[in-house]
This record gives sequence, structure tokens and C-alpha cells, in this order.
Amino acid sequence: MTKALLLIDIQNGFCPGGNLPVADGDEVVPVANRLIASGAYDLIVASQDWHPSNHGSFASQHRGKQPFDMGELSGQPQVMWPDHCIQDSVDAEFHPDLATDRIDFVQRKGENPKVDSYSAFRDNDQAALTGLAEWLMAKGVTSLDVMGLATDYCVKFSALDAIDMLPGVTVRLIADGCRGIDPTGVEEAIESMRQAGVEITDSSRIGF
Ligand code: VGL
Ligand code: ZN
Repeated sequence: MTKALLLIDIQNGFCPGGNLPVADGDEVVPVANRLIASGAYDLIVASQDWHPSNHGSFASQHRGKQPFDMGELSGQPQVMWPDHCIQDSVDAEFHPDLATDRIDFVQRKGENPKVDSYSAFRDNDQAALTGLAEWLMAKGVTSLDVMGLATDYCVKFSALDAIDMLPGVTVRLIADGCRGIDPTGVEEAIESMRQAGVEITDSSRIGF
């Protein structure tokens, strides 16, 4: 048994004071730190949204678009986001209280300006892989617990891809370790993960 914890985008940009803040996003930090310290995991992996300043998911790159409008990117429907998690900015750094010294592998994503990458495993068009699935399989991971920000975007896409791309691996969502952008979206996201075979659990049931 090789157990891995996947921390999705626990970055300043998605916490209060960030450029794309998720309500109470910082509340996932103590949950992550407790899980890391519990000793329940062999491997800790973290993803980091890591955009160039001209990323095509930014409303600022589209004439007449405001943040949270719908738009298009490379011919596909795309939510227009505020500029966020720009490479090497404070906004893109992990939350300062996250126990980053215990992270074994950081997977950056969203570097191609022409396509968004909610999932830590591959771009939204499913063309380019990040390499994370290969890394986890090479480590012989048998179970993957997923938590972080935001439930209805990057957490959801990552958990669904984990089911798809890691055959035989048990995938669980640590629900109390997630916060979302849109409350309705969060309910739908959890339901779609459940239907895809993601076990929905809680940090209180793990390791302590
Ligand atoms: C995310 C929107 C845009 C996320 C990243 O981490 O959920 N959401 N970029
Ligand atoms: Zn992003």
C-alpha cells in the first residue's frame, strides 16, 4: 500500500486577499497540515496554478470581457478569470502557513497561455499531460486522497482525472479540506465525483 495526499492549489491567489479568492479558502490549510503531520501518507504532492501574465483564461486578455463572464479560449467555452497565480508572484506562492517542507513533489500547471488546466493531470482539452499520473504510478501509489481549492474547478477536475488516469487506485475526496467558488457548483461537483467513483470522506476519519 502506498498512500498519497494530493493538495490542490493551496495558494495565496485562492485565499482571502488573493486575486481569485475562494470564501474561507485559508481554512483548508490547517486540515492539510494535520493530514501531513498524521503520518497517514507515504507521499505528499501539491499542485500549483502557474500562469504566464498573458494567460488566455484571464478576462484582461479579451476585449470587452469582465472577470466571471463566459468567453472562449481556442474555440472552447472558458470562464474569464481575474488575473491570478501569475508565475513567480506572491499570488502564486503556497499559503505561507502550509507545511511545504513536507511536500515531496510539486506539479505546476496552466503554463500554456492557449488552454486552461484545472486538473493537475492534464489540460482542459485533455491533449497535454502534466506528467503527474506517470509520477504517481512510478511510485506505486495505491490510494490517492485529494483536497484543496477550488472544489468546483481544480479539485473536481483533478479527482475525475485521477479516476480516469490511475487505474486500480482508490481515489478519495477529503471534503472538509476543500472550499469552492460557487455553492451550487460545489454540490454538483461533489455529486459528479461520487458518480465517477470518488469516495467522499472527511479528514476526521484519516490517521487520527
Ligand atoms: C482554479 C479557476 C482558475 C482552481 C484555477 O484552482 O480551482 N480555478 N484557475
Ligand atoms: Zn488558474
